[in-house]
Amino acid sequence: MRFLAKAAAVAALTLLSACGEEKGGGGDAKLVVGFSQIGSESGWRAAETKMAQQAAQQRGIDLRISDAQQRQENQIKAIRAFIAQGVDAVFIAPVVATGWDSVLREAKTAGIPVVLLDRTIETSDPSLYLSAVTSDTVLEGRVAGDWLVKTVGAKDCRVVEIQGTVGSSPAINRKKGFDEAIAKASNVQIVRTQSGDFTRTKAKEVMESFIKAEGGKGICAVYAHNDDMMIGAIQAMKEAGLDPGQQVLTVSIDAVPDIFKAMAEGDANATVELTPDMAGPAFDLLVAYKRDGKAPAKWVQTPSKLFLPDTAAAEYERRKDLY
Ligand code: GZL
Repeated sequence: MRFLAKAAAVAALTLLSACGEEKGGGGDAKLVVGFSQIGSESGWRAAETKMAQQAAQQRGIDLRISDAQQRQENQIKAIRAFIAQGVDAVFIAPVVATGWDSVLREAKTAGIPVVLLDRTIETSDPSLYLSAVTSDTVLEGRVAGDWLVKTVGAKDCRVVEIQGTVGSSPAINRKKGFDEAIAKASNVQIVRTQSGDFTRTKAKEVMESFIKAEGGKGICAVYAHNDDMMIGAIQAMKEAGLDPGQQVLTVSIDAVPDIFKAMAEGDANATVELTPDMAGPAFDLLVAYKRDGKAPAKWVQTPSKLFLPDTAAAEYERRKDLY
């Protein structure tokens, strides 16, 4: 009986790999995945890359990562190279939301499934990608805004906002969610907003210009679309003699170790978690798809939890070696 069951299983696998339009179906050949990564603009991004490599190793997957230095043209070149290599799948963390249809169509024609990691794209044809593993970036902005509104109460609060990369889905959506949240409180207003490109260096310069324009007393809170930019803003505030975390409230997103360190030192107030383990769930849905041929959910949503100073020391200890 066992022999018959085994024969049936082998036949099914052979059928899948034979009729599966896409590469790498079944068999014990190592899965080869090409990952077009944005770059290493933030501590979070570096952790995402590190965790992707660990997840691939744990699963015996051959992961090839290209670093685009935050340039879309480099990502498109890398994706074309992966297609030419005949990889089994392509992962993309899209630096911006538009301009992907053409290269994704080339991948589809080559029978190579694409999974989006941590950012989404605007496309007229969702069949161009198999699935997206991301947080709800609108929700992240809303959680940040709701915390600020609750924290200031009826007090007037002039907010400065440091946005992420222009045209990226997290920058667009984190602004959208935050704006929705503070719209409920007329006493909370964004008075200055500018992109810090998700980097500490650029955000420090932006914050210096905000302080120059608003003066120290004019700023009640800083909202940064990621923690790395908040760290840059905190440095700028300290150099200007301001007291971040006390006189100026801070709220940002990612939950990287350094923001917990700043919280524990009284320099920051709130962060919204974003897991850097986006590749793990992507590998798992890909392997299942290659095995069963069944299309996975179009969106695998990761959680967006608020963290405050009361757990900062413990969270720092828990995360410091993971990033
Ligand atoms: C969001 C992700 C963002 C992080 C930043 O999903 O794309 O990009 O919040 C990173 O730290 O630069």
